[in-house]
Amino acid sequence: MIRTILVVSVMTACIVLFITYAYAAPSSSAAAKGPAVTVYMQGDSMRFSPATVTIHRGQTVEWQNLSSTQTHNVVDDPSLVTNPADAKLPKGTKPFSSALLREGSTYEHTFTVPGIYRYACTPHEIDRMVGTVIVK
Ligand SMILES: [Cu+2]
Repeated sequence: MIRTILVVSVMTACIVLFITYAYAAPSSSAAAKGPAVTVYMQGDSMRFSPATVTIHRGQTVEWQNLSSTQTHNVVDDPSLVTNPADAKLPKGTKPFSSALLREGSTYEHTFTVPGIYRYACTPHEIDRMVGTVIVK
């Protein structure tokens, strides 16, 4: 009798585990909601890499500074750049900008409006540290 209860309990536990796993699997892949792409501020070069990325509407771009000596930022705000052509946004979208990012620091922005976004790193705009996000 006890043996039967034990067997049934173990079987139930296995079924519960299987169902939990089966249902958890799709949600964990849906949880891969992190950035669609990472743009690096490479070493000490004044460049975004890749300089142009293409994503779909609703996706997020992450920027990460890899430089131990240079702080960089991500600015898509015509009022904050020297040359307004370095900060372009589709009509009806709000400007955005990060703080100055130290080594290892990241900044994320989610793009909800399709179009072409041109942004700059303001300390290195003069070095042509500019990038483009194309949102389909
Ligand atoms: Cu920079």
